[in-house]
Amino acid sequence: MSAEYEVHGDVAVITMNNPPVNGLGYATRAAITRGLDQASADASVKAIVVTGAGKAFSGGADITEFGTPKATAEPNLHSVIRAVENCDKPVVAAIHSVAMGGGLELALGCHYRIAAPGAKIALPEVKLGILPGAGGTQRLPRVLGVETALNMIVSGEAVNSELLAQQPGQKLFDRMAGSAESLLEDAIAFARSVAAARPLPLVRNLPCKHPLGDAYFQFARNMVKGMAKNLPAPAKCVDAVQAATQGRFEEGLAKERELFVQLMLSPESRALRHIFFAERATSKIPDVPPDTPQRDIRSVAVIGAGTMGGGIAMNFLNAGIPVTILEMKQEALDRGVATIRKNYEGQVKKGKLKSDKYEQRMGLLKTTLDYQDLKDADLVIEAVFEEMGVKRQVFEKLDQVMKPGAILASNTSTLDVNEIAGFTRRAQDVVGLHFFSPANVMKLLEVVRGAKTGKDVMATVMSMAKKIKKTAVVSGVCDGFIGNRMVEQYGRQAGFLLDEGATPQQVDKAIERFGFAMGPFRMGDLAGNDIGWAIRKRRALERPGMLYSRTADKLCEMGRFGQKTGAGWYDYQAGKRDAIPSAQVEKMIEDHRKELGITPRKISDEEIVQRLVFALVNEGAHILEDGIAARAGDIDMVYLTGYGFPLHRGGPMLYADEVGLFNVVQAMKRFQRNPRDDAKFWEPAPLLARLAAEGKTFN
Ligand code: T1G
Repeated sequence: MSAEYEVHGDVAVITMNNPPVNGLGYATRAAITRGLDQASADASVKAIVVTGAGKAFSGGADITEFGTPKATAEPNLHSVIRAVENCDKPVVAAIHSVAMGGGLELALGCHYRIAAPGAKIALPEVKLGILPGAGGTQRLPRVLGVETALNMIVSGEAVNSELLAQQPGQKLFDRMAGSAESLLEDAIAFARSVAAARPLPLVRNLPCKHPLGDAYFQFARNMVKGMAKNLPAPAKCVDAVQAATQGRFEEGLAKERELFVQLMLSPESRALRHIFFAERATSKIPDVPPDTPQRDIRSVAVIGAGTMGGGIAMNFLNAGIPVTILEMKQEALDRGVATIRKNYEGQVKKGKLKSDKYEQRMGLLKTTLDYQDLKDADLVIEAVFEEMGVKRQVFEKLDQVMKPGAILASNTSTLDVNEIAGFTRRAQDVVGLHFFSPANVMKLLEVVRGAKTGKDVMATVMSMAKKIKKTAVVSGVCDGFIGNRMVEQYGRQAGFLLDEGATPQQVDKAIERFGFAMGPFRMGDLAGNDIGWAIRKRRALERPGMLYSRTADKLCEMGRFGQKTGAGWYDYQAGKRDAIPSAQVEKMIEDHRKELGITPRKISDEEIVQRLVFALVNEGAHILEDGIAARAGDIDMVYLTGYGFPLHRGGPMLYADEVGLFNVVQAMKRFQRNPRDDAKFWEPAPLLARLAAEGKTFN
């Protein structure tokens, strides 16, 4: 099926119907061309309307077909658009809700376009690391002008239909419908009104020029270069649009095609397409059906008004959900509320938040010193000191006070959620909600599923996470869940590299060239080296004999906690954040090597990157084997949204697939032979070893 054909009097209506967003998959493309043929052959049909069923006109090419023969099987999208242009009867695109990518390109091939207000119009291909590949870079500038079109193509952002319709001289929309409800009727009437109009207007025949010519495109190229460090697509978008102004339409189309194919094959595009699907897959829990009943979250309580508690509260205030924050002392409450206010006022000053919205959000915030005030909240999130004794007190109290059916969540970053659930008589209502600091900014939310956490609780918190615009990833219960368990191995390797001969700045620079915004040592100085120090001390009690470099402990013993103490792995000048290599730290490292009897060796950047990144990969493979994460893409999303893994690499697990698991295992065998490293750790996880041996990938 995937497109219906119906005749309304003398107007044929072709309705694309390929849920969920009318992706232009092979079957849909073929059905559209069949509809056009049918309409052309029917003498009683004077005009044709193309529209989409459900929640979109069309979300574009069917990205699930990418990389399969179906994606280019004839009629491919170019052929469908040519068939529309060559149709001997007027074809009117009736656009509602979403017209994106190939969907908009199809509409641009139509002779006329009518849109409902509020429709999201975009060419978002650049977000997938490609560019519009069915004439969008050639036709959109012809109907909106070069600058508006180029901005839309390079940003990939959606613009509302009525905004574009208001643009002087625009030729994108011939009409605006009264509403989405009246769109089809308006489109049929409009089609009837142009049924006899000849010649049929073609966007490809419109002129396309920029008054400043090449100078404008050079300016655009310079702008884009700064914005897209590691991604080739934006610059090629500029090239494609420039080609639209330089020659015949077909020549520009050929240039677009050439650039599209180049990008389609790029690792960066594979990474971004992987992220597109991985991000959507994280909310799917294999044993929790999508129709699992959810509990209403109409009000939230937060225990603790510190950095985390305040940030967590802001997420819900931003979503219009009332929050009551509880603290033990009034001054802690006052401090917490003052911090929330400061954050909002900062956003208002930057123009990111309207002041009436700020007041509205603060109006949703209540504070209390009395647990009794929390009893009616639907969800309570504990964000107190990371110590099991304190958690016990809080959860025993919550168990007494909270109404039946309330969800009790802990923001713990490593403690055992099952143990916490055991402090209550309602383990089925207990879940971990691990926010990342700053909690009102970081997108990642690790949802830690206890052994007894109810399926309805999981369904509720995953849907709630969407409402507060978080990327929620389900983690099982283990020390460090997904992200912190992996970052510990990353940190261990960073320490070993220092012992063996590298400097903090060499390690940081190498991994920053790989694409991380910050290497491990600059990151430690930013977050505070004492955080890891406390965890290592606790670990030493739980897992004595764990191998790691003592340099990080020695640094803390020197009181060098990082920027907050004016010195860490690097030196800092007062009030500045520039990381200055420290002679004192280098001496500490040299002395440490002498103590260990290590003769420092020259370590290549490649080895640095491989040991840091493959440490993540091996631990990630163990996490998959242990069932802590449901899929490799989930692990990628954790690292991309919570730990600054570079987007253009697609995440540690996808990067390993790109390198080839065979090569990853080969490298690990080399690391196992390094006497200064942890040979046991570099034993490839069984899953990794098996996939590598079978020539398979994680994703
Ligand atoms: N193809 C196939 N499936 C798609 C899809 C697409 N284009 N877009 C979305 N989906 C699926 C998505 O995976 C999810 O599936 C479901 O629809 C709901 O998505 C030649 C080559 C359209 C604004 O980049 O921006 O055209 O998880 O959760 O929030 O130039 O999806 O439910 O199984 O995002 O309402 C260009 C990408 C393609 C648009 C809807 N088009 N999609 O948002 O729902 S390349 C895009 C979106 C192209 C041509 C080139 C959004 C949306 P599931 P959702 P939503």
